[in-house]
Amino acid sequence: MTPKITHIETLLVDIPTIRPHKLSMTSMAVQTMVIVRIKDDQGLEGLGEGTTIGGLAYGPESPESIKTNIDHYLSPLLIGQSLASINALMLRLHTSVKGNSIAKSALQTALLDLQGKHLGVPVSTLLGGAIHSHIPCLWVLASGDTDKDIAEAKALMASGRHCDFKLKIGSRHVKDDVAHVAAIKAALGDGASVRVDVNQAWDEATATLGMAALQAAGVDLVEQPTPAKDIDTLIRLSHKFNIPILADESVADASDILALVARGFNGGIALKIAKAGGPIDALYAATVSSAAGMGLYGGTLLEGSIGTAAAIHAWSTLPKLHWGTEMFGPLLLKDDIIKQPLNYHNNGVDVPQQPGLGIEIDEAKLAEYQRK
Ligand code: MUC
Ligand code: MG
Repeated sequence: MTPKITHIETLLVDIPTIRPHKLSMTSMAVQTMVIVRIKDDQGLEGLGEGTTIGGLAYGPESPESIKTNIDHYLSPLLIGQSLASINALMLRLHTSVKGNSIAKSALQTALLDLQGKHLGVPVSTLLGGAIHSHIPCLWVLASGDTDKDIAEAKALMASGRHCDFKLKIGSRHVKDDVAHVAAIKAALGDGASVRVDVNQAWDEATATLGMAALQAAGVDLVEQPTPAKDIDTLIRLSHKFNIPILADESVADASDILALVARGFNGGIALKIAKAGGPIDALYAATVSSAAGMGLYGGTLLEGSIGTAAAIHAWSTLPKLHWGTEMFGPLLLKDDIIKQPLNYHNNGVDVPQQPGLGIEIDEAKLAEYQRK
């Protein structure tokens, strides 16, 4: 008998970060995750997560809207349905609910976890099969202080946990930001890849100045220097410099990527399960990007362990991640709500091998951090 979905619960979980995490649009001291628990009539449970950055500072879905929209609009479409086809269930959601890609990603993740547990296979197997058992993972330096960032990066390099770094810039004057990045690159040397994420903060003139200086400083990649919707500027900048551009906020799903490359973009693509609407959709986006010759990067919206594990399963099925991944979200948090943390080592993270996501909830920790 095919299992039927009987119950869907959503919980807001707030966990403090290990230090302030400063981006161009906000500074985070706590991360809020929407945890989804889907139960079926055979007694199994699937876990999912929908997470964003800084409430509504990053994008149009907030943790509270993700929870409300799952509870009121999306869950009722799934309750009572058979688990036989996740594609059919997602079509049901898309037919009645526009947008809400983070909420849909959380549900799709929970459905994949549940299906994997029933079939006794990891989510990566449901997605076509893992090619890699360990995927690269960088660390993001965003304390807002140059010396602290250098000390943090050197400690991580010495431990072997990370040797690639992304720096969050864009909130200060471009000259100050460039001086900050150049000092970090000089301190870390050739053994470290240093990239920056401007999170849309620059206009074209500022980006032209900033990218020339970052290129001279030895930075490897510039992520989303200009506003998401200003596609023409992003394309012009991608032709102007040898330093590659990574498109992030400008591209959510496969159709955005198709539109960007059709207009001549020449750079890399940051894939995120939350932007695409789930791991399955993020892999469609990867296929379109690869067909157009774009380099791939496994991105995050700073999910905790559940969302991060879902993305790791997806990225493990890709033959090549040209720019690696940034699946470090759980390490930014002071504590976790799962029993066995993901295993980070050697500039990367292991792909869980157990059925489903390979994650088990720590109920006491969940109760401690659940919003009351
Ligand atoms: C983003 O824009 O890439 C990823 C890492 C991080 O620190 O913030 C995110 C969002
Ligand atoms: Mg980004």
